[in-house]
Amino acid sequence: MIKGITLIRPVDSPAQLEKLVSFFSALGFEPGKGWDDPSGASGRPFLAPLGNLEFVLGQVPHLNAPWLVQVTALDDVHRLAAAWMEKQSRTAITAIEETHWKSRIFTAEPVPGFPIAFWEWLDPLRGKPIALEGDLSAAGMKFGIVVARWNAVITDRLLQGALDALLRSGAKRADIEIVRVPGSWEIPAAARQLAATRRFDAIVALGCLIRGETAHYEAIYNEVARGIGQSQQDTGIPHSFGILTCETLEQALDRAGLKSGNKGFEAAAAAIEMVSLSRKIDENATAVAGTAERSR
Ligand code: DLZ
Repeated sequence: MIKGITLIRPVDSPAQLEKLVSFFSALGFEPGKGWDDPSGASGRPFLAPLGNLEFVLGQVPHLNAPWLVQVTALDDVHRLAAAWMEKQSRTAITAIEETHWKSRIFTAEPVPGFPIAFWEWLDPLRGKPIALEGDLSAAGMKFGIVVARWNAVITDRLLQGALDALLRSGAKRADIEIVRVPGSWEIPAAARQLAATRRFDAIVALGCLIRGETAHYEAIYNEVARGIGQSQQDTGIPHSFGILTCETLEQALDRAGLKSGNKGFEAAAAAIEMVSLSRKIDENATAVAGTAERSR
């Protein structure tokens, strides 16, 4: 399945790379997980919620720049870009102008040879994403993981999966705190205590209940699910649910990385997405309030 699009643009020097990273960061782009390989090559990705490749026959939307970045507050982006350019003593930024396709646009060239066009629809409701969605960059996020020791042969794999998801998505190891509890029953209390410290953006709960081996399976499961949900509601901090509920050990192994994915990985990815989504909901609310204020 198609998942995303990456446009790669080689740069000539570390100074150029640093300038471009600085410019994109100043505009609020979300950094992805960068990489540096032993050959000396490095990559610094920036993420956008939506992307597409477009082939155009006839009049192209904009000739001045190969990259078009769609934004929702063009005047603010122009102000930020102009301020960055001025600091760098660069003048290669155009005024905002109307296009032939019912939008407004400007071009900035933060580094010579790297012109980038920023645009928005004249009608702010046109082209709006249908839904707000979180993305999967965990850079700068802090996580608490609560993992049950009961069925450790499974929960250790869930923990590996969760760490894999967080680190691969850009979280730093120092920003992940792992707490071990005796069994799944103890997860909600520890999750709640971690969340209450407000040191974490999200909590990931990992455990494994096996029906065939667990007396009062339903009672334990219900209470664990209820407790984690309640901690999430009461603290307002996303808690993801990485508790396997299986009939047999074999089934649990399959869902801990053997055949059917890794529930720990999935829970960590859900936690990242919810932190990102929660930030976007807040940003959107601020933007909507700003638009309402301006149109008054
Ligand atoms: C007691 C128990 C049982 C029978 N089964 C499980 C299980 O399958 N998975 C799990 O995470 N924990 C189990 N436990 C332990 C309880 O969760 C709890 O740690 C103990 O009852 C002590 O409070």
